[in-house]
Amino acid sequence: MSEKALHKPLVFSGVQPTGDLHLGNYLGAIKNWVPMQAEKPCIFCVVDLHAMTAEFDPRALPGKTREVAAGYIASGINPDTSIIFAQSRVSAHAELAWVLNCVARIGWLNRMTQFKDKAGKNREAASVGLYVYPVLMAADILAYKATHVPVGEDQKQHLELARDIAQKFNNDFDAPDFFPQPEPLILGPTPRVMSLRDGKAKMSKSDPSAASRITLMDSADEIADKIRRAKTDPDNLPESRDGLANRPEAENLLSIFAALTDVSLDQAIAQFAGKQFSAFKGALAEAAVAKLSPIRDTMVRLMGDPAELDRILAKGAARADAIAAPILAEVKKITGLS
Ligand code: AQP
Repeated sequence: MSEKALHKPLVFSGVQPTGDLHLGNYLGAIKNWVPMQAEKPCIFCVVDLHAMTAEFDPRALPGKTREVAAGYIASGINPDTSIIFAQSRVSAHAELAWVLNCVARIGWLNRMTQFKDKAGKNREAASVGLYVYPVLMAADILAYKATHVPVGEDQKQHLELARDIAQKFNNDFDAPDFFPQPEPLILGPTPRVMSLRDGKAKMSKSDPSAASRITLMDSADEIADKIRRAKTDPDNLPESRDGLANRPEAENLLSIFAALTDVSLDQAIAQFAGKQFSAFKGALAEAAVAKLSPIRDTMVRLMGDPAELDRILAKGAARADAIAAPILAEVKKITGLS
């Protein structure tokens, strides 16, 4: 029987509540999730256990978790159909992660480039949690036997690892096809949004410069100001895609414009060919404000009622647990833990 027939289609993805949601999280992930809801059942998690892998403020974590949930809903995720919840509220994630830690090999984890990037030079001082982060991510997906995982470019290696872990579990415990081989879902047109201060660095929540990212909570004035100050080069905008070679800032800003206005990069290039950055930046700011302001307004409204957000998250956690608990029970039986 084919894998597809064995496992019911299910989408799983998540965002860490490590800081303010930004344009990269929106264009590279959340915006692409919205249409998936019409095609497959979806689980969108706020991965707070992952947020603990680097330095974090325990007092700020509950608010950040609510903020990510509000960002999902404001961007078009429907909590009545899709499941939205906080990872820590469903114990199967942590329990399965332990089992999978004992399946994954140290050699596999040693190859993970994100650990090397995030741990930086002082690797010895990084948390063990950061090191085994990809195993927890595998547990997030496999706890639901999810079949499809929309991931950014930076997470592709982790998904490959999740596939290897699933395969090894099935082989080691003689449980053929127990876990599916989760597939990456085709990324949107903007797999990587880069920093406004450096076209070669990813836009990131943890970049110390707030000017490097546009957040979903930025006001119209803040958005326009960050775009005005965004790094550029001295030339006018190119006439064709070839003209973007070695111009990472121009490419990034044009790609952002294309994604915000739902046109192709080529169309965006044609629209601003030969123009000065100053004229283009005005149009970019207008497009960003038009797209993000309604999201911000909804987020502000939702965050004004934390009890309602907690209710949505608790309902989501109960629905998630109902799927994960029987799978975890089977894992325990297969591994001799029950
Ligand atoms: N710059 C980006 N461009 C496109 N997609 C991005 N994603 C993140 N940054 C960009 C995608 O957003 C989803 C959630 O990411 P995450 O919060 O789980 O972790 P991350 O990738 O590490 O995001 P950040 O913003 O860079 O957070 P910090 O600074 O905490 O590490 C993922 O699908 C990711 O690909």
